[in-house]
Amino acid sequence: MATLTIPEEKYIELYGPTPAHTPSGGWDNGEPDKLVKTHCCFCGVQCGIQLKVKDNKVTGFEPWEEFPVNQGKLCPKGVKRYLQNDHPDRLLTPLIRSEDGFRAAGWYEAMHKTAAAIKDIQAKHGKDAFAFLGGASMTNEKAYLNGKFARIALQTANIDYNGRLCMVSAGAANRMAFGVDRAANPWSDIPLAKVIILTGTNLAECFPILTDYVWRARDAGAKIIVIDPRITPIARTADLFLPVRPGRDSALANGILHVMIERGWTDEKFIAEHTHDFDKVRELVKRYTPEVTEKITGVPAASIIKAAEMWGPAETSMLLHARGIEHHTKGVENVLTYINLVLATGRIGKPGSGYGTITGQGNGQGGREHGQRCNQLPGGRDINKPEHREFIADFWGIPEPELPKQGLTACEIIDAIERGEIKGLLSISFNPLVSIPDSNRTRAALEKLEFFGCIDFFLSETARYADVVLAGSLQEEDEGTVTTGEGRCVRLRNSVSPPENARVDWKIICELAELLGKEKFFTYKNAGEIFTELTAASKGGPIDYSGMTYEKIEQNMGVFWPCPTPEHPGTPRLFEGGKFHHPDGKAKFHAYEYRPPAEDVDPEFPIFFTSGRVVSQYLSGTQTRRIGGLVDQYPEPLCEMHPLLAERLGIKDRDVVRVVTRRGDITLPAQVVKTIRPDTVFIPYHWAGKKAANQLTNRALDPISKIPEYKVCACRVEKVR
Ligand SMILES: Nc1nc2c(c(=O)[nH]1)N[C@H]1C(S)=C(S)[C@@H](COP(=O)(O)OP(=O)(O)OC[C@H]3O[C@@H](n4cnc5c(=O)[nH]c(N)nc54)[C@H](O)[C@@H]3O)O[C@H]1N2
Ligand SMILES: Nc1nc2c(c(=O)[nH]1)N[C@H]1C(S)=C(S)[C@@H](COP(=O)(O)OP(=O)(O)OC[C@H]3O[C@@H](n4cnc5c(=O)[nH]c(N)nc54)[C@H](O)[C@@H]3O)O[C@H]1N2
Ligand code: SF4
Ligand SMILES: [Mo]
Repeated sequence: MATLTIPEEKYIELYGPTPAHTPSGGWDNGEPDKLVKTHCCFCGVQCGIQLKVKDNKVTGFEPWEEFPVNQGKLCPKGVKRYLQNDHPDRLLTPLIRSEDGFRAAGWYEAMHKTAAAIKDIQAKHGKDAFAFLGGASMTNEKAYLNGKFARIALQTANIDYNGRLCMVSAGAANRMAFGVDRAANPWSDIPLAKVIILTGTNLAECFPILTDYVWRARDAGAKIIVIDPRITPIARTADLFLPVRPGRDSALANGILHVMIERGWTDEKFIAEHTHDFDKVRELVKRYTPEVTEKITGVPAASIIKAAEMWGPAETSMLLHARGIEHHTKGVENVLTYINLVLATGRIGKPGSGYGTITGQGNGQGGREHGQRCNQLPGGRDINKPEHREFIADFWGIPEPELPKQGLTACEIIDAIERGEIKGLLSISFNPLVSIPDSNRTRAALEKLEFFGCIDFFLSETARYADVVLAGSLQEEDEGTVTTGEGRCVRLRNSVSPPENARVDWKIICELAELLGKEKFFTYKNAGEIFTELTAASKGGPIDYSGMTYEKIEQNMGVFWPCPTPEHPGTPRLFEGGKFHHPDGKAKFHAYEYRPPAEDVDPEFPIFFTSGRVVSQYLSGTQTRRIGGLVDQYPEPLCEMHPLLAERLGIKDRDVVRVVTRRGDITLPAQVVKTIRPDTVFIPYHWAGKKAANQLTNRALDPISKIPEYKVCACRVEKVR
């Protein structure tokens, strides 16, 4: 076993005795009866909320009406979010695996055991044999810290994050088309649009507050087009609904563009002055006549023409999408073909005209900017670019060759554990056993690890496989910033300190760095110091926060990046005047031929399987499955299927059915609804174990973004009873 850097007496001097409560930092932990203006801990809308605090506990909430994005409104998850604080399942102290489960441990033992295992595995198998997985529910400060910790303290190439399951197809496509990865418009542009395309997003259930923006547009006369295999709640009020067959969006977008070109609804001046490669697209889409497109997509030719007629000549327009088009082995291609529809009209970079991917997790935007991805360094820099490596190595004060190279992505890390190449893992804010496809393989991989350390505030299903569980912090127990889905960096204020012997996440990471002998790189006294460092690290990079401070963010109710100087007001709308972020200032069209999903239907597995969300549950469910009111709303997964399919299989509503794919099966009640294509079934994925939708899904990855194909594979449905 490797020797440790800090003797116990020194540790107690530094961090206090364990397991007594350790104060969480240098800030005020709160008076009773205060209201703290902060943000919801769930989705990327990051609604403003005031948390009621009494005796270091969050006891309720008040609306925060001045915060412009939601003006006091909250969705069902937002109004219940306070109930996770002081939950009986809250981890109150570190846990160490024992013969019969877990035993409570002090920090000294848990941290030293973790550091020793890291040293031991790396000494035996090399630095890259120890991997780190982060997440995008955490603050910008922690995203930055995770990247720095992995590169300097672990010196591993293998760091990635759960946004790899979420935002990476959109991110890659946005960088390819526009040279930057951020929603192009603030959400306040949505109500100004005359036509809105919503594709692959169940907006009303997943971003409920944004529904209000779309309805304001509709009230002002806008036409709404929804593209989804399911008639989702927002689709019920749409002017046009295109029931696309799962995995066919690139063909559909090509087909709509075909009609637009034929009818002359392209902005040739904009195309010539501000873009490249339209000719390749014009040539390609000639083949995508409405009839050909109907055959591939299942969308009637007349509806394809109608969509082009609505979108083509519009005065102003917004195209918004989420994971429905991105969770594919051609996720990047799907996004790029839809971006073609925007660029062809020149309607971008103007009030009421533009485009955006709707970012999923609370800090899905900031979580993908500050260097916790395997291919990225702070400030959105590219780990493969020599000048970017030089800048960050200099900034951190290490020789450039010591900065690890690009490592594996999240699913590839699990694959490498399965192959026995990665032996140790530390994960924070990630529940891969529930969220990564093919969960039976994920479970086998976790069992193979020589050491697994997990930082969470609940014992997630993945944490149950850990050797050491470190009791981290809830959002309200820390402070910092997150960047919302529109690119607005907002301030999270500390409401309460972690209970009993739990600790603030970033302090756990810094302490581990210290035990690994790298304390001089991690001397932060509070989250604010990490923020100051991350803004400086971003200076001059593709994602520039260097003009931001906590005070400026608070005074302005958030600041949009880029914000490169203290005087700069921030940039709510990108690409004004047709200026894109590629070196020559132009945007790029991309010509992609439709190609089928990794697994398509066949006689043995004749039904499309797709997965996603319901309004009252969140992600892997660790948080929302513990909040009574939300559980009551949707207590267990149901298999949505159309009455025609149900009838063919002899199934009635609430009959128990078995859904089988090449990877696994799940038994659950059927929910017979007319709102889904008759060739497709849908199961929400928020549950674990035998109720996990990811027992079925296919871990096939997009070649560019490495996102898995959650949104389409082939299944068979059988009646059980
Ligand atoms: N209530 C709730 N809200 C959330 C979350 C949550 O877990 N619960 N999670 C947050 C996060 S991290 C994310 S990423 C977002 C996700 O937000 P969304 O992407 O809006 O949600 P999903 O349910 O994953 O999928 C969206 C839609 O894609 C459709 N779809 C499936 N296959 C296809 C296809 O091939 N083409 C098209 N066009 N559509 C298809 C599905 O029918 C579904 O209605 O939500 C965020 N908000
Ligand atoms: N079948 C299917 N699977 C999917 C998807 C799908 O549509 N279909 N969607 C994918 C998408 S878009 C996403 S984003 C992923 C999400 O998948 P995950 O990231 O695995 O899901 P989470 O529930 O966010 O897991 C995060 C864990 O972190 C903890 N946590 C949250 N905040 C903090 C924090 O601040 N500090 C610490 N220490 N812990 C924290 C929570 O308790 C939870 O246990 O799932 C993906 N999986
Ligand atoms: S819309 Fe998103 S951020 Fe707003 S209350 Fe609901 S879950 Fe929270
Ligand atoms: Mo996500």
